[in-house]
Amino acid sequence: MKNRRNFLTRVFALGAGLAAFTRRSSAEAERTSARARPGVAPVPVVTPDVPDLPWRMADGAKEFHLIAEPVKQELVPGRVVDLWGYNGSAPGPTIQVNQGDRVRIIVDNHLPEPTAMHWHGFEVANNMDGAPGVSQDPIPPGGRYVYEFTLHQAGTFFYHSHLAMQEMMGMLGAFIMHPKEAYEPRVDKDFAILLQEYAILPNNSVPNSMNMEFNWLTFNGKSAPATTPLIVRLNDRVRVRLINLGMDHHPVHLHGHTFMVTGTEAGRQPQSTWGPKNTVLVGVAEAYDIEFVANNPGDWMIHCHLPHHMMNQMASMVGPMTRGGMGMPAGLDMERGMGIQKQGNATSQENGPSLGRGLGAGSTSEQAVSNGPMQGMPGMAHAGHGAIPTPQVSEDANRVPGFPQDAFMEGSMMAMDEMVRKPETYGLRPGWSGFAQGMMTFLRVLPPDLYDKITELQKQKPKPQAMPGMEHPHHG
Ligand SMILES: [Cu+2]
Repeated sequence: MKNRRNFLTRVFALGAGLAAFTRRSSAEAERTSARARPGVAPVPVVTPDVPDLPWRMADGAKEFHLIAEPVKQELVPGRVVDLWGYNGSAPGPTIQVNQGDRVRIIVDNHLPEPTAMHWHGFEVANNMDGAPGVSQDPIPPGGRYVYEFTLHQAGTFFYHSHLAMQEMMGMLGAFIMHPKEAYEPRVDKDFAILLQEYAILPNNSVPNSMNMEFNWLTFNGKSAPATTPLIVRLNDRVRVRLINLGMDHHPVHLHGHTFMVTGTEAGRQPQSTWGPKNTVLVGVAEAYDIEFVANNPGDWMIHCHLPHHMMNQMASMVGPMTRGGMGMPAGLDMERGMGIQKQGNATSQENGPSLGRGLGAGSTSEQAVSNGPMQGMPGMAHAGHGAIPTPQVSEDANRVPGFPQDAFMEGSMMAMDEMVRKPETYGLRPGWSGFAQGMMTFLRVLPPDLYDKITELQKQKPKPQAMPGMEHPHHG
């Protein structure tokens, strides 16, 4: 709960009550702010797996410091990729301010090429809009641009590089503008989830930002099962802010509950427009706030409902690759992997499986290969489990047209519960992680004892390292 603590520390930092405040639990502070004190600040937003950006007061403004830079990021255990982001994170750290704040954001460019920061939907002066070549000169490598504005809006906003391919490398972040007083009905928990997608070819660590077939789909920079579940108390009122900036639209679905869409990327919607839903299509460059009472106990999936967005690292020809004696080479050198073809197009027979998910001719050659006995695939046996587990399939499986579908891609033999264990996964059903991939996390609606147990485990969690570039010691 570092995010929440940082936020509250900032809120109280300039007051005399800091020492007293830090002795109270953040959960207690949150309950107090949400329920007992009318007309006070809303609860802070928690962005699972993404830090909050600290600030300091300087010359009458809340001053933030964002550093655009290359980032090494682990999407799931063992899959470290080269993204571009801010302050060591993609998506970048979440910025939280209050309506009416004077805000200054220093943007340093540590990338090898120019960039510019756009404040999506902000009603600010034109020279603060961050449109490169139009409202400002691009920020050169090693350069800096200082953005400053007074914010009169409230809602779920975001920031992003306005260089299109840089967006597809990860360069965006949430920008929450809290209203002066919490909206009614007030929420007990408030979460943000940023939706992103990458096309990362076999044997590559760098996303192909030109590819339109995505094989890594993330919530807050993690693919399930590495996403951190949302932990709530039974009967909490919950807000989740869904932010999408990529190439695809994502129908995000919540199990077991009915929610209302209460806001968009432009702010709060009037209550008269709310209607019941359990899936919201979050289009590109949109944000939706959903709210509901978590009145149904249990562990509930929340996920993008596009089937391919519930998978990790899809590649064509997986079937043949799993068959003994019929292995397929996959992955090319970087030049061809990035789309510079020496022969054929990306989905032609020559390149078929090497360039990721295949279509057309690539699929045809996959169909031509008959299924043989399953030999097991390297990497499917997970640490500590010993022998390669066998999926449950019927004896005549290979005679059934269409087999296999999920038999070797989902299931308890894919589980990595231990590798992704954290306080928020405590008490999940054993083997759960074999069924969680892509844009997926859980809403865990917990009875008081289990909620308190997880809160206790969170307090024991070692404090994450300070973000690079955060030089202010009192925010460290
Ligand atoms: Cu999706």
